[in-house]
Amino acid sequence: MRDRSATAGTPDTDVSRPWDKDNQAWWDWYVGLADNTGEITEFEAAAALPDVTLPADAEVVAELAEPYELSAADIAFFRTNGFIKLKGVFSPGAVLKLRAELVRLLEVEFGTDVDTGAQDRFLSLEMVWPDHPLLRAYVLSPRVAKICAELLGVGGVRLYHDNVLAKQPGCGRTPWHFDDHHFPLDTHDVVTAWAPAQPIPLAMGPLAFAHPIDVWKLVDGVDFEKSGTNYDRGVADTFRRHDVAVDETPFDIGEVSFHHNLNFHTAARNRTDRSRIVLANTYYADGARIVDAPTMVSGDWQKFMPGVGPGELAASSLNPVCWPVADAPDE
Ligand SMILES: O=C(O)CCC(=O)C(=O)O
Repeated sequence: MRDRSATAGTPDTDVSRPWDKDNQAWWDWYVGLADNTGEITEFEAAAALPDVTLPADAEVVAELAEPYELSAADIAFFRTNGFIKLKGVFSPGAVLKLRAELVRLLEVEFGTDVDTGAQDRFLSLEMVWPDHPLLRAYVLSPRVAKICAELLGVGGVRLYHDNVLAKQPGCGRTPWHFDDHHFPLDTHDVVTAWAPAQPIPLAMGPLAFAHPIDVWKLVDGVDFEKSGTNYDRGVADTFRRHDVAVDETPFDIGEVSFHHNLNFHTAARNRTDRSRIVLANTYYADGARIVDAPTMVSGDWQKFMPGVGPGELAASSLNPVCWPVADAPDE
């Protein structure tokens, strides 16, 4: 997306004003920019969730602190392509425990039919971790944060935010985008761990990644429009013209993807009868600052960094260093 913030463009392309609504309103706006053709007339029945015993909270905390061994090839793949999908980051029990908790929270916020209801919406909740000790284990997980630091090749990472995302049955595509303009950070050392809370078959709309990482340069000249689907279509057409490779594959239970903020990604509609629920947590290199002029594409970012202004160090109390783990204080 071309940065239009410096020039006052037409009303349709000028994103320089800050977002003045909440983040759910942001998502409602954002998924409305996706090009969706045709109607879904038949929903595919999602396979039954695996029948596993849910672990105790303490077992989840221990599991999410265990290191995950990345190979040199994994790191090289991420740096070339701007994403990687890793199997077995979470155990099936940890995934289903996460799902149960996220469904509960979503239903408190949005009503009783979040999981299978046909509201066709993309629902979101952020900043759930400060008030939920169990979710804190998933969001501040040393296992996940260490993967992020190693993929980026930085000494330490802070949490930008957590993001519970529920793409309900019938909800449309996620438009093509990269996250560079979503996070008002002055660094490219930013990665999102996108952790599904159930397996994701193709019909449910897995996150799909264009690669290699620098294909963003092909679409840098496509104007972002604040309404309509021209941007999404412009990116898709450009990628098609250049034969850009797209990884659109199912997610096994426990598989987590990691994408860099320069990676272009999208997700198809959810054509199943179950919500596609995901916990997407974003981490960035410790030491980064807020850019001088955040735009409306960053949504209500101050919710994630209270008290931090443009140009300042991005290090509020809600942005803890998740890796390396601080030494326990002496008794
Ligand atoms: O879940 C989705 O469909 C989109 C998520 C996304 O774009 C992200 O986490 O960066």
